[in-house]
Amino acid sequence: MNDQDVRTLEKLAVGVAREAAELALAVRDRVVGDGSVADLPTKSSATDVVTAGDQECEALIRERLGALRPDDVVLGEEGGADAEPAAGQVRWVVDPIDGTVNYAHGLPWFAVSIGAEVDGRALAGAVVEPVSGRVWSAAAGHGAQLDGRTLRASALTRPGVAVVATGLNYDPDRRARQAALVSRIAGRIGDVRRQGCASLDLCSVAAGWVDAYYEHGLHHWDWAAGALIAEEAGAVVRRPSVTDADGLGLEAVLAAGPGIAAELAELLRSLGASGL
Ligand code: LIP
Repeated sequence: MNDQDVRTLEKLAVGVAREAAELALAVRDRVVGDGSVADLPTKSSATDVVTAGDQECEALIRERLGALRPDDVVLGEEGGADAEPAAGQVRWVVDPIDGTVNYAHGLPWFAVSIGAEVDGRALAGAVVEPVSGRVWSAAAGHGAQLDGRTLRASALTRPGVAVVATGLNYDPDRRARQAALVSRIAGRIGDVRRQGCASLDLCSVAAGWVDAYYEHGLHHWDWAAGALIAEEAGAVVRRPSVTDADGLGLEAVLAAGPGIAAELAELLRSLGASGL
């Protein structure tokens, strides 16, 4: 795929993500309405809620991608994989609303995330924030942008003062293990952030708003676009290399400024992060 093609995919991802972001806001009043998330349907656990926003946004994204790119395939959080990609075939990896718990509770930190890959290699990505309107995007080899401005990851070289974002899984036992790791690492870094949206955590690394991000147990759609945005902004990015049947990453996603990435990865391993 040539350079022009990846830029075209980036622009298409941005356009479709923007449209879905508008729909997410329009639906949200119906979702958040009485503020009670207790009645929302759930998936993998009692906290893994799914909303009409997730479902309607993914339906819109699939419809638009099907019309614009009929020869491609889609993997989405709500609809799963419509087919396994053939060699050389573009696969779109979609999280219609990343940060669903934030969305359902009325918090503003959630995003539409759309990534494009071929043969497992990230080509383009777009992450759009419905509330702020911020547009994050990248095309492989062409850098990463926030609202058109070039992004650069953190240049920090001292993990001991790093602001590190992380996340907690929907499975309560895994969540407890992850929280125990946070308590072990908190005194060894500068500060911790738990923002509840993996794609925006990765974009925050790209912008240098946080110096690093790690999380275990994410799905492919959580990190597909954000990992490329962080990587194109100069961060060192490690994607899960081993996934089990349902695509749940058995390893952590790690994205960090180049000056602290190796030391932070070693610190995480020494504190028992591997395979958490
Ligand atoms: C969420 C991620 C978040 C993670 C949550 C959940 P969702 O994705 O963005 O980082 O901590 O457990 O996976 O479910 O809102 O698309």
